[in-house]
Amino acid sequence: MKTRSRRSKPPGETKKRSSNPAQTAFLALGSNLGNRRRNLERAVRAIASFGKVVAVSSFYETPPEGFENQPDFLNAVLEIETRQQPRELLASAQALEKLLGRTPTFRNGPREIDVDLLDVGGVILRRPGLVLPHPRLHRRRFVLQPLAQIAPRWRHPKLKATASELLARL
Ligand code: PH2
Ligand code: MG
Ligand code: MG
Repeated sequence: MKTRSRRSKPPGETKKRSSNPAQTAFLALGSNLGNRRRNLERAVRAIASFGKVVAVSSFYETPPEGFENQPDFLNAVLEIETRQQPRELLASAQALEKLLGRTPTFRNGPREIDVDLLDVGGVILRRPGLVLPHPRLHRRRFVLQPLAQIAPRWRHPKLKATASELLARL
């Protein structure tokens, strides 16, 4: 008779632990107030507490887009692996902005730190407060350039184009 595997699960573990599968997510970071480099570095360290950081782009100095009368930004893009679902990830990003001392200004205005979700596992989502992929990422040089640097094979889930292809269209 076949013996039961010694590795059979104890009763509490018969149901798989409720963690979600790990997904690849891309986050955009931006800062144009205070010590910009330090703000980005602190953000990367804080993000490592809720995701495995797979890649960090260079920090790019970029002219402000949208509202132009403000200091230049330092921008970067991160690739992480995380079990957090989009909503959770958004909450983590917002908590992190608060932790790093972001003070409210206005839409497209200056900020100590901005953490935006660009893409979470290729999901297409339209909810109040959360649209994925990020609805403006394909129009932003300050996002596409660092994204193309760290993820040359990534494709926009809706537009099906790579970051370099989208960059060439600007
Ligand atoms: N963020 C904005 C608006 N404009 N411009 C640059 N260069 N970098 C940013 O991160 C940025 C911006 C809104 O989030
Ligand atoms: Mg933003
Ligand atoms: Mg934001």
